[in-house]
Amino acid sequence: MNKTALVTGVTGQDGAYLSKLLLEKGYRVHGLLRRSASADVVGTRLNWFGIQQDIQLHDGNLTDLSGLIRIVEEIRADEVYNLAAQSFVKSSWQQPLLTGTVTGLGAANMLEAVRLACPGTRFYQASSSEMYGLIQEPVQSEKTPFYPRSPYAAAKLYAHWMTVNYRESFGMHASSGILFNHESPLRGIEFVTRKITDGVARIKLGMRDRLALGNLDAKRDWGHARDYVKAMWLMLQQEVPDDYVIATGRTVSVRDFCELAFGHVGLTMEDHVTVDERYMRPAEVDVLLGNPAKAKERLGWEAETPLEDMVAEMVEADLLRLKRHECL
Ligand code: NDP
Ligand code: GDR
Repeated sequence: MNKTALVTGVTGQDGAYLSKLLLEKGYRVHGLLRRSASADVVGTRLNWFGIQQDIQLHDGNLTDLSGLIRIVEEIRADEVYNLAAQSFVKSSWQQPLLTGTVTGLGAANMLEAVRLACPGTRFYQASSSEMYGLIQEPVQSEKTPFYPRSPYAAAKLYAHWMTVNYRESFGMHASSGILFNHESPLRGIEFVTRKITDGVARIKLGMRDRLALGNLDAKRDWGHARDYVKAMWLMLQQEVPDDYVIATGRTVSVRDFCELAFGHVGLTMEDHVTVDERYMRPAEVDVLLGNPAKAKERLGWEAETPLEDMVAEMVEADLLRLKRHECL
């Protein structure tokens, strides 16, 4: 019998990559769809892979517990992947309560729906390296203390501990992936990597001359979404649920990322990048660097895509999109 999975956040970057992976593995994939008046953009990321018609979509919202219970009861999935969130850190200072409601309480709603309606279902929570915030150890592992530095990170920390608590209190098969930043051509345009690769493509095509960014010195451990969704799936295949850091073990600055992206098309970032205060944050996470040793040892997981290859893939995808007048 084929397995069944329910993916919240199915229209996001990770939702698209994870759905593709699960379909390739023979799963029946269901997705939670937040209803929007702009229905024509719903399938953009899923259509990138040509898989929208293969996913059964259910209208629902992470803030609506009764709707979630109904959907979980109806599908009775083997695995639930909770990827939905207000995921943009910068916006979380402008919308702290919404972020808490969706990213924090929303995860609790999902856990509660599974506990009440189908407690045997395996549960994955999308935790985040942002929870480390003000860094307590130079390399972060599952044992590093957390110090969230944004409403987003505080909400994710609540969701993370609720997942641990549901595992320990109710014996649920609930695991948290503490994923470091991961990117792809399907990354939202507001995040710095995609903003850079889109900007580089526009400058290369003569559509624009400048790219305004915030803190160029921030450092991140950037991997590829395609690799990271494999780790999510592996976590739910383990007999015993647990929490895992998923990272590459290499950190580079926003400036370094820019240099790679501009360099890919034969341009120099100094000629085009300006620093704009508007993109600075009230509190910054200066540097993140993950230690994925536990994931390697227990899951057999390792990041496969070198940063340089990912940057090249993202710039090429943006060049192609702009030439074809596609929007994403
Ligand atoms: P995206 O921002 O691309 O996707 C977020 C998804 O959540 C979208 O499908 C969005 O729907 C959905 N969503 C938002 N609000 C609600 C709501 N109230 N009810 C139901 N669905 C909702 O995120 P990513 O794919 O990049 O990330 C996936 C998850 O992993 C997120 O939880 C993120 O916080 C977390 N994470 C991401 C990392 C990364 O580097 N990408 C690293 C660590 C954690 P819509 O399309 O309608 O907006
Ligand atoms: P982050 O990703 O906050 O790490 O959260 P983002 O790409 O937004 O920022 C990374 C770093 O780049 C700096 N920066 C800029 N950021 C943006 N967005 N725009 C700019 O112009 C800019 N200039 C510099 C930021 O200050 C920051 O230091 C992502 C999200 O996917 C979260 O959901 C996820 O949990 C974490 O990664 C891990």
